[in-house]
Order: sequence, then structure tokens, then C-alpha cells
Amino acid sequence: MNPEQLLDCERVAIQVAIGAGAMMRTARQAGRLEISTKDFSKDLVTETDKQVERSVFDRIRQHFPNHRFIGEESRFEGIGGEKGLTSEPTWIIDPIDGTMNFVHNNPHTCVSIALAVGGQPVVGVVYGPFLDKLYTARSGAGARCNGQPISARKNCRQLSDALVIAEPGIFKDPDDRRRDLANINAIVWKSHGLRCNGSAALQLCCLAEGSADALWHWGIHVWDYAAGGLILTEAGGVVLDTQGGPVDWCRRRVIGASSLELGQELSATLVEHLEFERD
Ligand code: LIP
Repeated sequence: MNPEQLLDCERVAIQVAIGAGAMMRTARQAGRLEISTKDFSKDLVTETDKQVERSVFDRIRQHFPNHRFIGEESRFEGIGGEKGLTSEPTWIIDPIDGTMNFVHNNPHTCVSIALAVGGQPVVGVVYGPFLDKLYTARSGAGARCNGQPISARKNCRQLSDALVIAEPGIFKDPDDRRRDLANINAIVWKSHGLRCNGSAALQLCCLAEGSADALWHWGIHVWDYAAGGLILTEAGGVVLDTQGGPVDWCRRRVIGASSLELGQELSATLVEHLEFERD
């Protein structure tokens, strides 16, 4: 895609994200979220998640009818059911990232919209309607929040100087729970401390704006981290695999960091590694 095409895709994604945020606000004000669970008791979905995803798909498809679509609620139906990312232009949508927060009237929830070409995100938009924060990025054009350039804290190169984001209590499997608590215990005493806000997309944007310095995540899906991952790298940060190598957008694991040195130290400090079926 040429720069003009990328700009057009970002413009559409921003318009659609703002519309999705309005749907989230309306649903919360109405106070009827129609909540159900998916894989286990903490894996929530609301009718608003489904309605927002349908709206985002329909509105983007009006502009780009030949593109492919992946969404949290429709999974891979939008691309014929097969998992994974191909080289074709593919929109990757999390209609409400941080659904648990959305249900609890917590503001750390957002719509996440990414466009991937050649298997890599090239446009990312994360909109937190209750935070009034619109994070945007295009490949090679930097990252912004509400139109203003943002930058990761690139001079934070060691764990002992870093504020780290973790997210305890998200696993169904008791062994995964024990193993990630071991990681939390290992990191908390070697860093400036841990923070958690419950939305992977917004957590990656925190690193991009320099309000935190590193994170690790297992079990999330491509729609949770594709847009936020591009926003972070365009802000000068890095996204890595938890083993320290290049990120795999479908491997369901990621390290984000303000610098490569910090990301690699975080990877080396994790004492347990979890595995999840690929997207
Ligand atoms: C959520 C992520 C969160 C993760 C949760 C869940 P959802 O996405 O943003 O960081 O820990 O398990 O995957 O399901 O709210 O879109």
C-alpha cells in the first residue's frame, strides 16, 4: 500500500472507531449490557461487543469490500474460517477490549482496529471513549494520541528503572495461574513496580505514551495486540515474542517495551513460559 492509501485507511478506521465509542457510551448509559460468558467465568461478552463488531465490519467494508476481516466475536469467519494472517489486507477488530472493565463501569476499555498487510499491522487505532483518548499510528508515520505525537520512554533500558504492566487472574487453567504468579513475583521485586488496567490494547498504548515501560502477556489474541503493538513500535518502542525474538501476531503472547534492552531483560527474567493454541 502507498502512503496515500494508508492515510485513507487510517482516516476510515478513526471515523469508525469514534462511532464504535459512541455505541459503547450509549450502551453503558442505558445500563442494559446483556452479559454472557464464553470460555470460562471471567471471559465475558456483551451484546454491545457483538453489535459494535458488526457495525465496525459493515462500515469498513463499505470502503474496502475486498479486504478480509478478523474479529473477536466472529473469530475467523470473516476470512473463510481458516486461522492466522495471510498477506492480503486484513482488518483485525476487537470491538470492546477490556470487556470486564466495560461491564464494571471502569473507564479502561476501548475499541481496537488494526489493518494488516503482508501479515504485519500497518494501521492501528485504539479509542478509549471513557478516557477520551484516541491513539493512532500508520506504518512509518509515527504514533499519536488525540492528534499529538507520542513517544515511548526510550531511555528506560533496564528493569530496575521500569514501571511494568502485568495482568494477574486471567487464566482458566490452575497451572497457568500458578506459573504466571511466579512471573509476577519475579518481576515485581526487580522493577519499579507493577500496574494493571485490564485492556491489552490500552496497556500497549500506555507504553507508547511513556506512562509505563514494559509488559508481558500470554493468552491474548491477535485482535488484542495488533493495533496497540503498531502504536507502540511507531512511538519508538518494541514488541517481541516472550522468548525475546521477533513478535508473532498469532502466537498469543507478547512482550512490549520502551527499548529493546528492556524487552530482552524482561524476557530473560520471566521464570515460567505458557503456551496457547495459535490464532
Ligand atoms: C482482554 C484483554 C486483556 C486480557 C483479557 C482479555 P477482551 O480482551 O484485553 O488484557 O487479559 O483476558 O483477553 O476479551 O476484553 O477483548
